[in-house]
Amino acid sequence: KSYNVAVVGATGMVGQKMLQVLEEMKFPVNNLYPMASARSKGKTVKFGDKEYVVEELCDEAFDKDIDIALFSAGGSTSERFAPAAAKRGVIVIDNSSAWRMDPEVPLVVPEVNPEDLKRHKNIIANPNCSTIQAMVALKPIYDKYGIDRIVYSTYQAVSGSGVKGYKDLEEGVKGAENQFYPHPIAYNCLPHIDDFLDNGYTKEEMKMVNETHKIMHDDNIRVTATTVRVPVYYGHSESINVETKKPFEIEDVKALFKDAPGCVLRDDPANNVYPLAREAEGTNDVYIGRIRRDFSIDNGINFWCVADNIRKGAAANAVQIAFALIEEGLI
Ligand code: A2P
Ligand code: 11C
Repeated sequence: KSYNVAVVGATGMVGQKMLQVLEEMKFPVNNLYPMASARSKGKTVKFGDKEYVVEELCDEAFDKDIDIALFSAGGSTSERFAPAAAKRGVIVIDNSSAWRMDPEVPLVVPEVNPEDLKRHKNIIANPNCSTIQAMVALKPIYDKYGIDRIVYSTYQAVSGSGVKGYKDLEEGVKGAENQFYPHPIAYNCLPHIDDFLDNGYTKEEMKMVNETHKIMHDDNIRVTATTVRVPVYYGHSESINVETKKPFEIEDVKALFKDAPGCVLRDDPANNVYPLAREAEGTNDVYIGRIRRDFSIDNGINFWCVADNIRKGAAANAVQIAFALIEEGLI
């Protein structure tokens, strides 16, 4: 069986990657409907060996026989148009933050909580990029040892901000002034991703806290985060400190990652082997290494975790959700 698929935001950075990943993973696409804003009317996008004309997003666009719509056109677009699509029987997989914390909407990383898909009401949310990779890495630890507390420190690529962030780095290294970030990103680190909230954290930091609770179904995990933008084009890196409930042998933790779905172990420091953004770029895996005991507490683990933020952090996870719907017989 094959499916009619809409990609909303098909001209954007993530939308383009969604098209590429659908093709790479051989998703069974029957008809493809790329959609974007009025600005893109008449433009074409490539899928397989064909060019497709982009249509303007509107409610009526979903009157067609569409099975799945992958949305990546920003939060306000999803808020406005996802319900219109869902009402018409389209299953929306939304990459924005608009629906993630809605109790009616499953927030899914297929390696971690595919069972949540069963209660979908035609809108499914794709988590934030920095959360997705952390969940893939932490799930096997959670299942075997339990988790009391997590400290996230992130080193996030400029592509997470879309084309504007990418350009700020590209032009910045040539000496241009920052146009998008509040400070130069070239040769710099900015401890500031998304807006600041009244509690002193950024929205990105609170997304990591709240989404971890929702995906793990466990509000008792104590979670804190510091998120930092670094001058890297693709690939978010994260230092993750985790305190488990049960004791562990560090060699067993390493072995756990070796077999965990979606994880690639890169942990041979004697030979300078550890996860790198430049290795993760262009792949759909989560790389894990620098695994070591945190000697400052009883049951602590430190590790380094890297993934391509546009792929596993966005487009690939969304397409994997679509595959999971087929596997679970939910579409
Ligand atoms: P467009 O190219 O027509 O502006 P990025 O995050 O890389 O900037 O991409 C955002 C994507 O979301 C683009 O495909 C963009 O289309 C699309 N988009 C933005 N606003 C809207 C909107 N109001 N309606 C439909 N698509 C939108
Ligand atoms: C970043 N995590 O790297 C952001 C981008 O909620 O989907 C994704 C924002 C989101 O800047």
